[in-house]
Amino acid sequence: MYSQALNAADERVEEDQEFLDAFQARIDDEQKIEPNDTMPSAYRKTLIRQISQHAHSEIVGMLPEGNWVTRAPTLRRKAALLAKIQDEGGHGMYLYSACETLGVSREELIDDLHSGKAKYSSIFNYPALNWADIGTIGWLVDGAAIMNQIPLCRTSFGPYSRAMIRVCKEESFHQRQGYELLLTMMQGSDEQKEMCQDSINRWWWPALMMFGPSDKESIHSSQNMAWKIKRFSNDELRQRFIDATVPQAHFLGLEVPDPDLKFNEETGHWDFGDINWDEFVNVVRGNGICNKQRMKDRVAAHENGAWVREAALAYAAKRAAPQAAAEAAE
Ligand code: FAQ
Repeated sequence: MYSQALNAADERVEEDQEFLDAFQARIDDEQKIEPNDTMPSAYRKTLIRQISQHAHSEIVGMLPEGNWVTRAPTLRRKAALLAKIQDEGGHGMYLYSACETLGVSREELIDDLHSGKAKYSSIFNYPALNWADIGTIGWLVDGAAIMNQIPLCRTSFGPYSRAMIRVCKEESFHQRQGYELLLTMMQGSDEQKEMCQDSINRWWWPALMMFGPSDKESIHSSQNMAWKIKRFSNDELRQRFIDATVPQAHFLGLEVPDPDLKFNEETGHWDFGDINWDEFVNVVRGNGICNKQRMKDRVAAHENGAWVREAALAYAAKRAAPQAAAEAAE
């Protein structure tokens, strides 16, 4: 996979200890690594992996919410939802662009998503079943995404860190609109309140899984933290998310579906119950509730959008032609 990008890097330098130490010294000195810099091929490879998975998550993440655009209860809610979905598409574009600077083509990345070779976040394989889910996705899913992504604004690869700054600003709006939606529903009828509780019951545990496997099981964490791609471990971020989110649930008047959840006076953190890692593995392997539907919809969207890409390329070529002729004449 991505053989061209990796070989190009390999050919440029001999990755001896001196080279690796000099690279690590740059990282330790908090210097950003830019696309034309030499870098270990493993650094390039793990970045392509993480950034592309992140980009795929953004665009697959448009699908569960997309199902609700035509059923939004008011014009205001519909406009907010449309804007949010459009933002997620934009995030995918920044991230694919950041990934392309590492020498891999967008077509390769998209092909790997569609063929099932590349992963995307487990969370988007769960269905959005009621209108409260639109609030919960904003509050919990964007909330978890923000907790994970704020540190990525300081990630060591320049294009990724710069993309994340804008992404995080937009995600904060998403989180707030979700919370405000739930706050409104929780002031409504008993049926609306039940819908909200049903929604948190279904999304709470999958949201905790977004942070990835436990630190003991995480394959990439230690090297990626040494390279300052990740700044905090999966478990650290998960705990921060729980600590920030439980009081928000209580303020809404919702019960967190975890009988073992208890504030620990000694540590100052919320202790929580066991995560069902079998479910996580099952979803990541493609056997979640919506995996097949998501890929079917994504591939169809790509195929149906082919004419738009062709038209945009033809337009760009037409505009570029007189400019190129003028430059040649100079
Ligand atoms: N789902 O060794 P680690 C969003 C995989 S964006 C599926 O711990 P790492 C916006 C992992 O890839 C949400 N797979 O890996 C939005 C690896 O497999 P590999 C996405 C997962 O990279 C909101 C293996 O397990 N955010 O929500 C998951 O050090 C609302 C071992 O894991 C990002 O992508 C998972 N949850 O840590 C959109 C953030 N977790 O590649 C619409 C950037 C782990 O060896 C609506 N990514 N795996 O085959 C990261 O921070 C990291 O990549 C982690 C995983 C933390 C996700």
